[in-house]
Amino acid sequence: KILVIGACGQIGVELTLALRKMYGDANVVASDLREEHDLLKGTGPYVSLDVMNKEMLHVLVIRHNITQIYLLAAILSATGEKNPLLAWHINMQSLLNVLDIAKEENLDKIYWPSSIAVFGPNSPAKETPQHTIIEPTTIYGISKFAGERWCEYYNHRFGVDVRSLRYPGLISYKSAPGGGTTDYAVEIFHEAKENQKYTSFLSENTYLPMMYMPDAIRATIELMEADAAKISIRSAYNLSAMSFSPKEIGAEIKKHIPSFELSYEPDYRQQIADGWPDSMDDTLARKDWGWKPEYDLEKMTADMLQNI
Ligand code: VAH
Repeated sequence: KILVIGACGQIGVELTLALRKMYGDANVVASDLREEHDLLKGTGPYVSLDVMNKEMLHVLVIRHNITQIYLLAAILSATGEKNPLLAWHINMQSLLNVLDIAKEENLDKIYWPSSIAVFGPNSPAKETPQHTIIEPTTIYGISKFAGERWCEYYNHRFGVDVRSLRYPGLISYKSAPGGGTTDYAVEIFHEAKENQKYTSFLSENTYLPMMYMPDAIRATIELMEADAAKISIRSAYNLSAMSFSPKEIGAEIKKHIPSFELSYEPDYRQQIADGWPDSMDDTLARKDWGWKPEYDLEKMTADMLQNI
């Protein structure tokens, strides 16, 4: 059975629904600190869980016969900068709790997301390689980089089959983003639809790697379904679909809403974005387990505006 931790978050809601479709509703236990997300209600078992309580997590794993865990609970980049020590504590202890229980209970597989946020201003910004200088400048990025090291350690030291992806900024309409620097790319759609205008907190030419949620969910499941022998990266795979700037996504939205007006008021998140890659090299994900994105900016924009 699968346990999804952080099932009410931006990724968690859609991942839980996709896993239930694949493996059967009763075989995917959704959990979160918060109360059940409306889209999850009636679709399968839901439990309240604080992943920081290792004993509680351990009891839940045994009681529900859990064999796989997807750990999506985390404090994201922008929120993390407001309380660095709390973000470090939550992002690291939650992962260590899951990895150690996976080892103790010999769980089949673990999924834990990393992020482009592990890269910093000294990493090559264009087509950032899988292996390169990694000097994260946000506490979120530091926790994701440290987490990657722990995943690789538990894999080669204890044989835990933990897998991970360095997600780009993720865009979706089913559940709200959780306090990230890339959240402008979600807000812009809602504001365009409701008010025909949006003020971006990132400057017009801030290029960032981005991905539509359906691609991110499919990548996650394809990685987890891949034969373990094909997995050559046990830290976290670079994963890529597209890159765009606020100016470019604004122009794409304008094709659908001609009256849309975009303005810019960069805030503290600009500095975070400036340290991140413009684009990622995901050759290894494509070679090892056949990764291929399906959504580009044009296709995503049409789908987002249709569904919001
Ligand atoms: C954030 N959406 O902005 C997350 C993600 C690449 C960005 O890690 O923090």
